[in-house]
Amino acid sequence: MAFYFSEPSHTFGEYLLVPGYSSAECIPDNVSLRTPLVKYNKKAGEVSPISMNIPMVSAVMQAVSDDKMAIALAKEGGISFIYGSQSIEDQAAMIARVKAYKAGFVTSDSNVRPDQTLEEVIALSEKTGHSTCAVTEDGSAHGKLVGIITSKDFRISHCKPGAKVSEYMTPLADMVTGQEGITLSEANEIIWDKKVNQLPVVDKNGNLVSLIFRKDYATHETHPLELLDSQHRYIVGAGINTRDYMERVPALLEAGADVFVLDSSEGYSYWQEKALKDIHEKFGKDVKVGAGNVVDADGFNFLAEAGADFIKIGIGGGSICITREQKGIGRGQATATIEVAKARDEYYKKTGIYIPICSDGGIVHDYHITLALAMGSDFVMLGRYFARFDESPSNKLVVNGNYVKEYWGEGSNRARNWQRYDLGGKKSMAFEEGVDSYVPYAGHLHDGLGMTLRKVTHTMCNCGALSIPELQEKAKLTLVSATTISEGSAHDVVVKNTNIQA
Ligand code: RVP
Repeated sequence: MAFYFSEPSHTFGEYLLVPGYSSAECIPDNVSLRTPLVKYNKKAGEVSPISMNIPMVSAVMQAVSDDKMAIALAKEGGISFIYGSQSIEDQAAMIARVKAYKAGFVTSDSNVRPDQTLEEVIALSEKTGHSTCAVTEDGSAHGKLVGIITSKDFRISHCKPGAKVSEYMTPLADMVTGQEGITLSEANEIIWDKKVNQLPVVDKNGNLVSLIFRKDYATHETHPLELLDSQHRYIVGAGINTRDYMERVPALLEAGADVFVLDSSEGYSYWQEKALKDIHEKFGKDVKVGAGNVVDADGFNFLAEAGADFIKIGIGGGSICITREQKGIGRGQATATIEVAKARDEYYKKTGIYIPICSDGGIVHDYHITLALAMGSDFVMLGRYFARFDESPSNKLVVNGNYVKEYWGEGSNRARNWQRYDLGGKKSMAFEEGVDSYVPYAGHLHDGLGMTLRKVTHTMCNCGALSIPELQEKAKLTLVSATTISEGSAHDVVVKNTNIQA
């Protein structure tokens, strides 16, 4: 006989938090949102090999996570999982671009030889958009440094045609340089002491390694939570599938990917178990692979045993997702999160291993993030939320007089990503499980995310929590009736300002 869950499943919108005691120390500035990304032996006192500074990752979707989003989100302390519904080469190139970005250390893309002309400098600057060119003996990015030339060094109308770079550049002898291995803070000290706008970093043979710009250090200072690896490069994740992982994983590792996730609407499967085991066997346990999605304890335990480094929760709750309508599978996101969190805690008690869990999809209001964390999620994955910002890969359009961005599901015809939904077998003549849509444009990620996180930290303080584990321990959650929900919005008044962002 079929199994029936005794309770109906619920969504985030059906829950509220009841405040707990908030002490004088409980102020948003004191709240830490640091959270583990991958499993670790908590009982033995270990820490997670990868943690994030904010509990948010961007969805494995064409309309959400490319290299630009990955850099922008890592600057804020989170991680993007770059979409896998593209060729291995294209995905690896995106990963490589994130890793090359290297907070503050820029590989120069505007390089000239001393014997080139000023006209060539201008043409190069127009092409790259950068007004500073490194002058190297052979004109390459890592050639022997001989000088720097910027657009401020010459007025082309006052120079004779064909004038050479060597006549106008600042020669090496008059420049300040940093030695390879210098830290960003040390470089910044030199930039300020010597009143220069950029500092070339050279190796012991005088070859150019990178450039550090004064303006980039300012960016670094405005992003105190940025997420960097041991070599000061941004941390980045990648979505993979259960078919070509033996080729995709090594290529993405080579490009510098820090963590993977098996991207599927249904994770409780032979294919995910096989992929996890094969990857860990072939490439080693240090290769971190999340898996999912699941919506109950059985699914969690299965993936935990298979070796998942973190586990994603959610079927059919995504804003663009029509899986529930098409296939009749899924579960309310709140109920799924609560049950999986309980299974995670039991697994930890039994084994000492803490496996982070991620509530994926269905975050509509900012407060849903706090609810998901309170219910036991270590971090959340969002698609619609991130698609709205300048940094997402999709087009910005004007529709009915409003700015919008395009947002489409990975299971939509547009994404043509049927492999993700066919349980690992051969490509099926699949039906659509996602829609193509517009979402309201929301400006720069930094501004929008800042506001969202302020709401999260304020609510945590209302619950008396200064960290995510403390929130999970102290939170008091209540199911609410439909009338309680309508009582919670403005009611019985005519609202003047309808621009409040929830
Ligand atoms: P949302 O944040 O509500 O937009 O949901 C994003 C999530 O929806 C993704 O992380 C993924 O799990 C799921 N998704 C992506 N594409 C589709 C689909 O086409 N059905 N669903």
